[in-house]
Amino acid sequence: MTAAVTYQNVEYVKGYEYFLKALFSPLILIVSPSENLASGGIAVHSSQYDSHGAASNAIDRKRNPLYHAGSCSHTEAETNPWWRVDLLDTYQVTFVTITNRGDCCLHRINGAEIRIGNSLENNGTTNPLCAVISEMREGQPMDIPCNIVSLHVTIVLPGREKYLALCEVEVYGESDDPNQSEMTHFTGKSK
Ligand SMILES: [Ca+2]
Repeated sequence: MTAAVTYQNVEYVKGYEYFLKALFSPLILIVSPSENLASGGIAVHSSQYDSHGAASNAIDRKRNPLYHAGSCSHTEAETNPWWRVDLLDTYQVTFVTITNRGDCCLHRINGAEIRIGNSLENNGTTNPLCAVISEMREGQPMDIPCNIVSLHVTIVLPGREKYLALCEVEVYGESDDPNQSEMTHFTGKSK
């Protein structure tokens, strides 16, 4: 008898949990911050300026815009420098947030192209064009909307003797797999 009562209580508690989940799940989806897909990826770039400028610094979840804090990527001066993050799966990318360097060199990023797609041809620099950065504020994150299915996000700076520095690159979107849509249905973004 005692066991039966306990069982019933457990069922009651489970039923109550399901009721609460059903009641609040839509609210949870609305207020949950989205997942930054870039932070789980692998970053590479065409060259590295010095020990502070690793490619992975642009996906370390820190928007610190001061280069010597060690949270920005930085290439050497070269022709068409590029930086890329491999997302390790395909996603319907909806927007990219880029944080520019804030301690100097504000205009160096002008003209950078955001290329998004599944190809690694020319290091991803020939993938579909999402946007061209005309200008950015020092150290300020900028949201750039895209709507492209993608495995790779590449930022390339066309021209000669160009430095490409990125203090943070965040990628937001949802799974390209309809079976995963409930897990990765993003309704907002983290800041
Ligand atoms: Ca960073």
